[in-house]
Amino acid sequence: MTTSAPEPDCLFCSIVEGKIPAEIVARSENVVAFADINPQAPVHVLVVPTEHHGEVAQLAAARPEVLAELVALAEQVAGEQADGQFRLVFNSGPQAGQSVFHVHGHVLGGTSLGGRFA
Ligand code: DGP
Repeated sequence: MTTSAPEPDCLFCSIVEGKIPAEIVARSENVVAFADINPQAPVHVLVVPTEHHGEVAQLAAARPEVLAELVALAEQVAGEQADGQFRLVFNSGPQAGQSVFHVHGHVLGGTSLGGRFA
């Protein structure tokens, strides 16, 4: 789903609004970066648009400039925490492993991640 209004039952809308605590590590005008609660790498930060959009392709269609801003904030976080080197992963759909349906990029780094994806 794509809307600029917060979704009442959306976990990441609640984090963006400050209703649920998270370790915020960076912000830009339309994007918030916070530490993943279940890190899979020494650096594992989620970058999310402040607006509610369900999946990355929906964000790309509706607000391409915000997707570009999200990538820029991912690079900023990686520059601060992972020598500027990072993997940026978007899970899109349950079969791909998406469990929170508010677009989020996983910024992974801080170690050698190798060349495999699964
Ligand atoms: P995905 O499976 O791609 O939808 O990733 C969802 C991520 O969200 C997963 O890595 C764990 C993280 N996560 C779930 N609940 C919370 C939470 O309450 N706080 C934080 N910081 N991260 C969460």
